[in-house]
Amino acid sequence: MSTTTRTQVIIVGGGPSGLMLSHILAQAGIESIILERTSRQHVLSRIRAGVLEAGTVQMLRQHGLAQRLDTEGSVHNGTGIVWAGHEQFFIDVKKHTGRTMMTYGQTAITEDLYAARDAAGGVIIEAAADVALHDITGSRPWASYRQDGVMQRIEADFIAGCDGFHGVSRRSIPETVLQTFEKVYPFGWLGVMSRTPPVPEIIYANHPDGFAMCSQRNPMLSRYYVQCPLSDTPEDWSDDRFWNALTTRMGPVIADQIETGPSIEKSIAPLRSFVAEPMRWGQLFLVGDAAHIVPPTGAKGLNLAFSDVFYLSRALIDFYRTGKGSGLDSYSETALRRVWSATRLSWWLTNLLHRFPEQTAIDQRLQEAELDFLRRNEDAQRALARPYVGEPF
Ligand code: FAS
Ligand code: PHB
Repeated sequence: MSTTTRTQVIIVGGGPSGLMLSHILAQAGIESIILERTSRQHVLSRIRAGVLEAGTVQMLRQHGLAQRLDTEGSVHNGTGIVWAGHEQFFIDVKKHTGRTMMTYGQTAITEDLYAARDAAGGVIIEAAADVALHDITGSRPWASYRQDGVMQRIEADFIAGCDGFHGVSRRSIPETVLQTFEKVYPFGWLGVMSRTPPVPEIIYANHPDGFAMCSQRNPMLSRYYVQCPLSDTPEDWSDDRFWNALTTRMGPVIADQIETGPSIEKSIAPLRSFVAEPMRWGQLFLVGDAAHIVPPTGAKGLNLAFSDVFYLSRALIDFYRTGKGSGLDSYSETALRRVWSATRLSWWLTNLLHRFPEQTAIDQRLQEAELDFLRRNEDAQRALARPYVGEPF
């Protein structure tokens, strides 16, 4: 070990949850060091989330991160649903909850967060290889990592595992302590980005050929998805094949609004529901995708990461200001209550809107009957609107 560094909070992972946690702690005068396995260029190259819950928007504004959001993002009062050639109906979250969502890409949020950490002199160690966590249940946990072939050591009071589904943090909790829950869906989402004006609304479609949806990043950047077999690769989908599938599944009224163009990004994401409990072990706290994965159907993944950050940052600030550990002790229970609520919504919407391989004609009709019930029933729409826009923290 060549050098030992000391800080208050080690943050493993330089994605949105790690960066946001580091930013909020720094604003409260709490030191942290981020260990990121790859580079910020690699982190920023990943195209992911796009819809922000009201609470996420409020957090970004509260912590001085909303300048670009408020100029490039779009406010949405709800989301549309189309199915089997029926007219689109609108889940009016603003009417039902008084709250709204915004579309603004995760990539842009991560750019804003890196800029904010750089401006504040934040310590982000990139290309931190072979991160390992030690003495997690002791009072002096520490992390080791290798950089330029030299092993380094960082000591801290706490460790935040913000290193995503494939990270080291969750795997550092003994199997005798950790309980995991997983459901893997038998299909994926093919996502396309195009420099074209988007359809005005966020719209989900149920179609016998499969799920599709329209979203956006800014007035000249559209984001679209179609359900595809897990065995497919992006190379199996020419732009023409993609646009034909999307316009067929969205139906003629929405299809007329879709401006096609060359794809500038095309990727396939698998869908799973995954939750790990507890989200704390000793001085290690799991945050974001390190603890949970939801199918993107409910637009919850990034928003759940930020709600974890909301709870953990306030617990850590309370500890350092008052010495009280009650927020830290209740973090896992508090975060998991919201995680399971979002996991339920994402599972319910995924089952409602996708075509499953073993599905029969009656299954399709039952989905359409459920959609028709939702279309005709204000109380059912309100029950969807509240978790979709995000329950208050
Ligand atoms: P992340 O995975 O974003 O970041 C973890 C970071 O930790 C990465 O930078 C990684 O390099 C680093 N890391 C991993 N192992 C490490 C180690 N051992 N040491 C150090 N660093 C390590 N959510 C939505 O709401 N809507 C969507 O449409 C959507 N689409 C998605 C598509 C894909 C393909 C994926 C994978 C996810 C998608 N998500 C979506 C969810 C996504 O947005 C996540 O919820 C979000 O990235 C969570 O952020 P983090 O918890 O920071 O994890
Ligand atoms: C996106 O804009 O990428 C997006 C929007 C809503 C979803 C999933 C993804 O449910």
